[in-house]
Amino acid sequence: MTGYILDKTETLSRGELAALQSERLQKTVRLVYDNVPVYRAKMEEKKLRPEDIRSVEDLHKLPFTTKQDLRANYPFGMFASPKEDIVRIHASSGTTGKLTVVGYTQNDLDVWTACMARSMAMAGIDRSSTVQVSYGYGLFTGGLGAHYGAERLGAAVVPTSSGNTLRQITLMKDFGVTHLCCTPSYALYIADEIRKMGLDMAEFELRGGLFGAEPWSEAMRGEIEKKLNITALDIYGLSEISGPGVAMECGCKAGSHIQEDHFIPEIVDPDTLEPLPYGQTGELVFTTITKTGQPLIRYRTRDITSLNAEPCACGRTTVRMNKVFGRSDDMLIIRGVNVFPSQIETVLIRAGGIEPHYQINVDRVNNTDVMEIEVEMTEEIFSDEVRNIEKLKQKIESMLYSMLGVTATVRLVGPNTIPRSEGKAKRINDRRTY
Ligand code: DLL
Repeated sequence: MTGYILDKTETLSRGELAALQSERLQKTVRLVYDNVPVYRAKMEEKKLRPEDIRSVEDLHKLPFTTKQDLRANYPFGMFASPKEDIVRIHASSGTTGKLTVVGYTQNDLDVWTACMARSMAMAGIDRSSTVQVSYGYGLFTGGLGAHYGAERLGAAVVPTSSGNTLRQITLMKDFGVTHLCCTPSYALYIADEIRKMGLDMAEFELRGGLFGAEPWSEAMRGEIEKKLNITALDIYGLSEISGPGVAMECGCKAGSHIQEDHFIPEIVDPDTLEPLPYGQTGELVFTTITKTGQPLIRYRTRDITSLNAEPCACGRTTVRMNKVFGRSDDMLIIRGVNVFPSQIETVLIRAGGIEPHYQINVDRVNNTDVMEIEVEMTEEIFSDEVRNIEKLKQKIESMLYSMLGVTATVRLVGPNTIPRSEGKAKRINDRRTY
């Protein structure tokens, strides 16, 4: 198995960890109560004082924070430290409304870098590695997050950012890049371009990849690993909590270890907001316990997943989150049935004969929801007889029906017709008007 444990904090006993979390939680609650008016107001509304929070057991008493709170206090209203102590500002754009701003103190950048360094150690990155960072550099946290983490481990960083795929590939080969960091959809795009250039993976030194920033299925992992001949690991994070590296998969590929000494995870029922036990699926919520710039209490991520507290074969004791199934706001409701894009992706890849480039189009025709999946055929199928193409279309439609419980039509399109993304893929085209 690749990878190593960088920091012994990752292997604390559950009791030691709870003690550390409790101490840090108390400090954080005091910090936000004293410095962030929104938090003071939210706590007063619940008749809570900072001294009422004595341990992690009291976490559920605290109020939630949402993206709406960040937007309502745009740009700096959620900062818990004076502006002079803020040394970096990132922002993420949602589909609607204002940017979500995140301010970091030097302490916060150190926490983030430490989390990224641990994550990269899980993928086996060390001083001998060469890491190509093809996440975008800028307000998006992917590029700079990966950059600082790799440098902390003493690896050689190639900061290509995203885009200019042919140059990415040339550098990857010529510089002997061992690890690639980008979105899983971009990794597939790069793999396809390598094939088109007539290159063989044996000419590369690539061994591993840290892919994240968007949901991806096990089936997609299989495709990436096969095409690039590497070990592909999942990295999770969100700007509001710090950036990439909030959780990372170890070589066991059995869920991503959450950096629990910095971020306390919970799963709640997205409707009732009641905490759910380990193993149950719901919305992931985080409380930061070491950040000072913009600490967040019970932040609702909207990501749907479950937590697993079983000991991991790698030796780490931290709780693992399963692959993100989708976002509560990405979930499509088609004729009353909940549909996640990840379910569609799983079917498409399992069916074979297609490339994992697809788009989901949803319309409302005569007051009925209609879903169409546009997906690219492989070159072989594309040049096959019409009869076989029709057979494949029917096969995928019937597999989709069994998986989703609603009908979807499939439109098989030629190779390279669906627009590629160098960052997060945009797969849903919901044209319904309500
Ligand atoms: O996407 C940070 C990041 C960069 C993570 C690079 C991993 C790698 P945001 O732009 O704020 O931050 O988007 C955060 O992206 O709430 C999830 O919905 C989604 N997401 C991130 N990582 C994963 C993943 C970065 N591994 C939002 N699997 C999150 C599924 C992911 N979804």
